[in-house]
Amino acid sequence: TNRRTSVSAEAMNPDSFKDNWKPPMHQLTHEQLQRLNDSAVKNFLFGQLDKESLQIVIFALEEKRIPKNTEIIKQGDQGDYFYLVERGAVSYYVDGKKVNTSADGSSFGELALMYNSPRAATVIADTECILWALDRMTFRRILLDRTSKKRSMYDRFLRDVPLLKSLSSYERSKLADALNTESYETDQNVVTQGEDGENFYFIEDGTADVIKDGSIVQKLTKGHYFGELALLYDLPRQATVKATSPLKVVTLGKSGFQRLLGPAVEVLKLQDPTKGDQEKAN
Ligand code: PCG
Repeated sequence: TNRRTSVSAEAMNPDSFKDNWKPPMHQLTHEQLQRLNDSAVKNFLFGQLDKESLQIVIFALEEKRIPKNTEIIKQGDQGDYFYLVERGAVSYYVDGKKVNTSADGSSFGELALMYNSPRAATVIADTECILWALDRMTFRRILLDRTSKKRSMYDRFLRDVPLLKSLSSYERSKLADALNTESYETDQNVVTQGEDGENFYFIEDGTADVIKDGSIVQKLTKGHYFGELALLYDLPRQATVKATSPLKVVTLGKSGFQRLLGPAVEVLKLQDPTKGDQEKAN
């Protein structure tokens, strides 16, 4: 099939279609809606969109079943769709060289839609895939702003986190997509020893104490992280982390942690969980 689409007026003036733009409305079956709700793409959709935007995006999605070895995107083509991976594995190639792989819960094809640039990579299905495709206009209208803002907001911070040194700049962008910021007041607990853990945290600003069985075992500051033990080893929180000044933390949920911190997770596992030491931020 010919994936090239014509360059529309919207490329030159992204707002020109706003007033009479109508998102596609597909008939999704109850079973499809259920699957979206249960699957790995759930975090992408439900984690970042308000109710109204979520409705628009969900009904604009089109399910695509892709056989193994299909070329889904060809480097150099014009961008037509953004894709969410419900199930399956894909590989990314730049100039014929494999640069990345991703699987359930990941997404791809956003760059050409964000920057009106040719496809930066070729994407091939390594297994049979269930994908959800979102058209270019709905992507630009609903997701462009928040994606660009998040990427630029977190990029500077992520570049300075020692734990993330091994990530490429593209991997940092994908990580930024999955992050959120939370604020805590002095003396508030961010995590509490013995409770179940759902998030991993980086300190963006402020200081905190790690308290185990009532004693302070570590002092944390900007660029330090915590909360990994519960996610790595499926344990209850092994310590309490309490803000000792107004604290801003960047959070990453469990599924994003497993999907996006692959190389960093190896580093985390090498560290002795009982000591809790980590690289100093600066
Ligand atoms: P796009 O629209 O350029 O189409 C190809 C997609 O491959 C690209 O968007 C990204 O979503 C995805 N991709 C995955 N890994 C990489 C990478 O390392 N570099 C680039 N440029 N794109 C990647």
